[in-house]
Amino acid sequence: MRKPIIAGNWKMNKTLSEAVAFVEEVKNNVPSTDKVDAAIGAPAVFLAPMVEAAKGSDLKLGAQNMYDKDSGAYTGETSPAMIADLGVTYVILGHSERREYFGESDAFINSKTKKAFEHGLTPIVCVGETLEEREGGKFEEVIKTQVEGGLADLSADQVKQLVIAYEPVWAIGTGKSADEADAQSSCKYVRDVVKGLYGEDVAAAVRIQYGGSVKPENIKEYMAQEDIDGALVGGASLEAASFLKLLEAI
Ligand code: G2H
Repeated sequence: MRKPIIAGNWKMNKTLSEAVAFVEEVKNNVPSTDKVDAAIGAPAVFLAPMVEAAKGSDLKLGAQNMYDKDSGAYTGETSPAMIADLGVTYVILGHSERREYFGESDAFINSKTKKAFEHGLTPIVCVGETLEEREGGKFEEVIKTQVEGGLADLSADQVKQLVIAYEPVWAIGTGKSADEADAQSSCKYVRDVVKGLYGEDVAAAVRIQYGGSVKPENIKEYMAQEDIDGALVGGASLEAASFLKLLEAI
């Protein structure tokens, strides 16, 4: 049985006081980690006070990105060591916005994924096709390339531990969610690619999230699908009440 994982992805939103107020509001109502893993992927500058505010609760924190080096002359970057030292649990890697606006390649995402493990962080590796790719019949090729590239050279144990977020780019922040049958078949395809690379056991263990306009009104249908183990949620994770509703639906 794979434990559900619901992760918010705040992207570049909120102020520090809003971020801490959110944690104060949700922390005592987050379900036990025995039932579901609940996390917020927050801007790096908010992580330390959010970790502090979440202490003693089952709410975990995640970073939205990191660099693939431990330290050094990389002006403006945040290292995995820095993030891990704060008590952060997850790191979102290779989100489609990073691929699109910051030119992140599968090789770079793979390098960051390996680094995350070196520092005890759990990577949430994002994959997903654009509308053009889907309509051009390239879905399988694109997803296979991203999964193979992102997970290259990882051990079977590492792949079992990480989370893959499948997010069709055309469904992100557009309000246009994939219907649950489409989301299921896409997530099953992701699992099949993992199976081809690492075998049945690893494929059965790896958790796959669906992402793209998930909200309290539609999360149940996604979570009812065999190959969907959770959700990566942007817009609907920004308000405390909405985030708690997502968790209540599990
Ligand atoms: C997809 C998702 C969060 P939203 O990017 O990763 O955002 O739920 O707003 O579509």
